Amino acid sequence: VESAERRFAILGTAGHIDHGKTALVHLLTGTDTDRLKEEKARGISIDLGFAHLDLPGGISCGVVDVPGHERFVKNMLAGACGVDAMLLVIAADEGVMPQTREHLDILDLLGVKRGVVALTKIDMVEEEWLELVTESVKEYLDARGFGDFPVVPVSSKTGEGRDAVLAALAGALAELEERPSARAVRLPVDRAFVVEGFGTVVTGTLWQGTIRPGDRLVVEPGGVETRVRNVEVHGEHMAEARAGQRTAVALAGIPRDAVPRGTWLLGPDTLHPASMIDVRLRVLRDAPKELRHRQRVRFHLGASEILGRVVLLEGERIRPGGEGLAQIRLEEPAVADRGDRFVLRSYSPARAIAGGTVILPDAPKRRRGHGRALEEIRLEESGSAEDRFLAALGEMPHGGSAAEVGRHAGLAPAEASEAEARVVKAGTAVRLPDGNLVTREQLESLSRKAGEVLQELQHTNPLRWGTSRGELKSRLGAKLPAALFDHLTAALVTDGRVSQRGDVLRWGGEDMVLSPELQARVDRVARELEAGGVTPPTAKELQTRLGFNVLEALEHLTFRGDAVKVTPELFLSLDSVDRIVGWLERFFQNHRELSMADLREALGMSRKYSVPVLEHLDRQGWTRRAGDVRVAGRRLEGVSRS
Ligand SMILES: Nc1nc2c(ncn2[C@@H]2O[C@H](COP(=O)(O)OP(=O)(O)OP(=O)(O)O)[C@@H](O)[C@H]2O)c(=O)[nH]1
Ligand SMILES: [Mg+2]
Repeated sequence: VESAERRFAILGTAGHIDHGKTALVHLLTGTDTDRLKEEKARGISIDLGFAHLDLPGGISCGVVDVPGHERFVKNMLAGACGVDAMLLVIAADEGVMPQTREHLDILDLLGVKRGVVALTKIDMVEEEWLELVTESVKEYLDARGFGDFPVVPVSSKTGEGRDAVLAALAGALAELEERPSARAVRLPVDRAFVVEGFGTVVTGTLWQGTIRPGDRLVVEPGGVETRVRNVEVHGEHMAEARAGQRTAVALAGIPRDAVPRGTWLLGPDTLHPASMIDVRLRVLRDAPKELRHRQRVRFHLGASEILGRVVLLEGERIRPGGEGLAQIRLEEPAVADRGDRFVLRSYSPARAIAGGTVILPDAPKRRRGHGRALEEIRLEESGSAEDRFLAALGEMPHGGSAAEVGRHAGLAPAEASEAEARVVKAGTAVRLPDGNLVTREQLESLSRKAGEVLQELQHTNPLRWGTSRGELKSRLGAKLPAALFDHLTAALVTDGRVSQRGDVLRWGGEDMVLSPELQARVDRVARELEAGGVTPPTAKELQTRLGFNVLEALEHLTFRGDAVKVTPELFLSLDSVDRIVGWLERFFQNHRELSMADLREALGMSRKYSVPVLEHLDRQGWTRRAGDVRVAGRRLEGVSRS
């Protein structure tokens, strides 16, 4: 049984350059997180550093130490996304500085609500100064909405205040909610390296899910499949890593280049990369400028940074402190999920200016000033899983599988199948035999369109009984899936709007009433066919003889079942076909084989008739070709003498 209270957490440092983040992490954990040669040489942090901290009360912490330098905010962001709490470090001798503000802004945008402020380097300042600086720091925190963070004085040089910092951190991390270990794996990769004997190893905070050796995972973007060879948490081999733990995963059969920082390790078939993301944006109160429509930005999510533009959907600009709905159009796809927090930095100079929440991770292209798009996004933002499921399904012109719909709606697979069951039960969507879904509304609009097509064709071809299924399907769109088309036509026939004969569909009832003029033409053609017996005039001959469009009349007779189309040029009356079949029946009672000559002699047919007629009889199953001759076909089997 999972206890509600989590026993592990991720802590991220924050603060201006040189304020003592790395020194404090060293004091607390014994680990020097500046591991790069260049970091040692320059005395500053450049990239993320990692350490492990056991807090009083038993919480096991992964610590992410970030660089303070203005130029490395990009790296700070890669570590900050996904922390449970911040350790904001402010040097007592300097107080609040630009990256103190920027880092706090970023963590605020990312929704980090827990934290401790360490006032470092107290060994370097006088008591009076310390009081002053403590006051001004508290004022600043209050103004920024973080007034409840404890401010703890500490010296990493003397060690004074160490226990107070640990106690404050334990307090800040108490009663942390469980992260969803039961959901599909999601891990933003912040580091990838090769370990002799293990191959490629990636690290990151496991946002959700559980990773065990042997699991199959996918790297996105890229879609590369891989298998987990080995799992480590805080340097120890584990049978599993759980959501919320800093995790190192050894991956089988994958080069390091395939999993750079910014990629994601995902459960198979869960999230997919997409370039258009609907979001709610919030612009920082002390952003230097307003956010403009189509402004170029850096989009930070997880450990990734992607360039893109902001399409504002509710106005030309968002002023500092304001918010609004927008679409982010990225130059390369991102792997986002509904509800994810992200940060935007201006393109140049690169500075955190805004952030927000993902509403729809894989959105259609939105246009400005489109009321409907806004409505849809608002529904996505607030609607129930069912509403969102239906809205996403409605966006897919030919429907789709529950998994696809769920993905577009930003629902987890379990949520999607639950929503599917509900909408099918409610009748607002229909499940087709191939498993795909369509909304009732889509089905109705397709029915209307099918009706229009059928009526229009009947109107322009008054002698045709109806329209072939193939023609209707191609008129409705070549891409219409067969299962959807079959369901649609079956429903139309069942509710009586359409009649069906063989492969032909007719709008309305079976009976067709012809105008007297057309009826007269049809009768003339029928008489000519009957009079011609088994060697009637061809269509061309009839046309010359009668002087009107005889093909329409011939088709009409065929649809009615009074004539049979042998070739597009040759039609026989039904009586004539019956006569031929009757003759065949009698013939095969006494013969095994039928030659062309037999037919010619018995029925007086020239080659012009016997060849196409025999081919027609083959197709219909009355005869079957056997070398140069015919034998009884499947429909006459049992008639023939053995
Ligand atoms: N006297 C004194 N010096 C300190 C204290 N904390 C840090 N320092 C010194 O301040 C300098 C910078 O400390 P770091 O811990 O590297 O600062 P940082 O915040 O990690 O810097 P970046 O990672 O580059 O942003 C180092 O020379 C430390 O030895 C402290 O509490 N007292
Ligand atoms: Mg540092």
